[in-house]
Amino acid sequence: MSIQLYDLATADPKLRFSPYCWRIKMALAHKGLQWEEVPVHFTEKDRLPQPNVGTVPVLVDGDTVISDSWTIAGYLDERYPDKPLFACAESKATAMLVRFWIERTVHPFITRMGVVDFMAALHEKDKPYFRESREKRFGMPIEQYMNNREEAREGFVATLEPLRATLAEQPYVAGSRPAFADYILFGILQWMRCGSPFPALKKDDPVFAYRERMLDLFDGLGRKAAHREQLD
Ligand SMILES: N[C@@H](CCC(=O)N[C@@H](CS)C(=O)NCC(=O)O)C(=O)O
Repeated sequence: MSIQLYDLATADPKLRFSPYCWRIKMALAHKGLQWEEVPVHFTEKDRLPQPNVGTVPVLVDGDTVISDSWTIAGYLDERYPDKPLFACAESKATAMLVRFWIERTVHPFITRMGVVDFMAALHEKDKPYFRESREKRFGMPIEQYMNNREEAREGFVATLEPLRATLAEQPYVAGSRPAFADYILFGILQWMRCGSPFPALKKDDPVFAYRERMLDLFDGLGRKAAHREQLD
């Protein structure tokens, strides 16, 4: 039975930049599973399967419908125990820290570097919803939130310092091989790379080399994706 992944659609049918969906595409590839993508626009939430929580990714595996990328990762390890995304309960617990570091600390820098570009890439019908929901969240116009992307990049580069120190010791966050903690991190790197032409990483940054390694995984799954980043 085939697996379906509900993914975030943009105006360009090939361009997909949702960081949470990228986590799951990498996780499915890690497991060696095949999947079919169902792109859904922000304003088409009624197309999501029940129980509909209003966000993507949603994974449909036969009769099972699972939302939320963290829950999906846990499901995949239970249902398909080969090639685990979390080697043990302790590594899952540690990946939780990576998740919240990314979501709470790193994610806002990405938004401050790229949110106007992310909106520009959306279908016209999604733009008013995106603007309104994000401006409510930021408490200001998105243009103002992104008004100093150079400064946001400095903050982004600085906040990655513990990652650089880790990568000096081991090739992946999870150790010698990539696992879900890496797919969480890759999700935000790919979000920026696919969603904005602004170069977030300099080529001499070890995080750039890490991203290159991640882009090459699974026969270049990430690298083959349509993207917008232009390197300076
Ligand atoms: N905690 C959720 C977050 C998912 C999420 O926020 N997805 C975004 C797309 S990147 C979404 O569907 N947003 C819907 C909206 O903002 O209306 C997860 O890990 O899957």
